[in-house]
Amino acid sequence: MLIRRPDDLPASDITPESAYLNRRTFMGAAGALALGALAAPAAAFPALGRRQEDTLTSEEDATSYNNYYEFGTAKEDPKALSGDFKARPWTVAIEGMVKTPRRVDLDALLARLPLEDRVYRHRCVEAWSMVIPWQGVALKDVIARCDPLAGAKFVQFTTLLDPRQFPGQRRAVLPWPYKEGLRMDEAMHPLTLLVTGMYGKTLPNQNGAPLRLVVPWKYGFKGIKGIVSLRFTDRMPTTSWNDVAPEEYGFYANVNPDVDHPRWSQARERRIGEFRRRATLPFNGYAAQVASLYAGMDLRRNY
Ligand SMILES: Nc1nc2c(c(=O)[nH]1)N[C@H]1C(S)=C(S)[C@@H](COP(=O)(O)O)O[C@H]1N2
Ligand SMILES: [Mo]
Repeated sequence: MLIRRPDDLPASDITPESAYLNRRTFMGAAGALALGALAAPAAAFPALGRRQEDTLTSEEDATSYNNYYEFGTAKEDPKALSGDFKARPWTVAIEGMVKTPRRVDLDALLARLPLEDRVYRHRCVEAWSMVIPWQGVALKDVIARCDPLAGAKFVQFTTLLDPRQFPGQRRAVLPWPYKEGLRMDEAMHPLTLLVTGMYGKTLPNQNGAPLRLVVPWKYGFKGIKGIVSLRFTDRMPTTSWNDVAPEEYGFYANVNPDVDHPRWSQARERRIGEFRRRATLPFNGYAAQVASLYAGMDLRRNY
């Protein structure tokens, strides 16, 4: 299928997966020699380095190296243990400050909303990153169908609680169910996506089927998977990671290369499939689109 060009990551900056795979094959064959010859001059003159391109991460990497603690904390657990996960039928609760709280079938909630293709950079707080072609609907279009009250200032999202299906939920790794939240203007931003597919296919279970959030300028943990409720509220909601590790990142969790994690630097990242680390960009490269949301906030404090 054709991966449509997103406004924010121009097609000229994306190398298709096929070219990327060819290059990997090439590197495998010529690897040691090419690296030995090229790495030294590039490292000696970093300022002369070309602006790094965004190469589409291989589908294999994006669907086998995952964080989804409900299935286990190892990167390979989600793919290995999610084969029997039941992503249909699926009900989403629309709760809190809305005109009519209700539970709605997922397909009914999404019916007739335009399905969009978006290629986004994806930056985990652990300092690895990918470039993923998602399919989904703009969260703002779903919110419009929820009829939130004027006083609603935040949306809280909750993952399914089901220890029979989620082996990880049988252990107190996190306070279950996983919760995340956005300020209403972040939720209404056109880049914010509710995702139902990737690489032109239905979303794999390990990537959060049938419904997950993608907020490309924030650390990956904001992108909650297996969503069963949207709750509108006038108070900043709690999130699982804020509850368990308040000293790490706060509610906002915007990608900021200048604010270190307590145990590592966020200045650089390992793009999965690449050899050399690359610089992390403020707001993960989406500053032009989203920095105005945070005007006047000290992002060093309110991170
Ligand atoms: N419910 C739930 N959602 C989650 C997580 C999780 O453990 N549980 N991990 C988060 C983290 S840390 C990241 S980096 C992304 C990973 O998404 P991916 O596996 O599709 O790359 O999912 C996020 N959403
Ligand atoms: Mo993450």
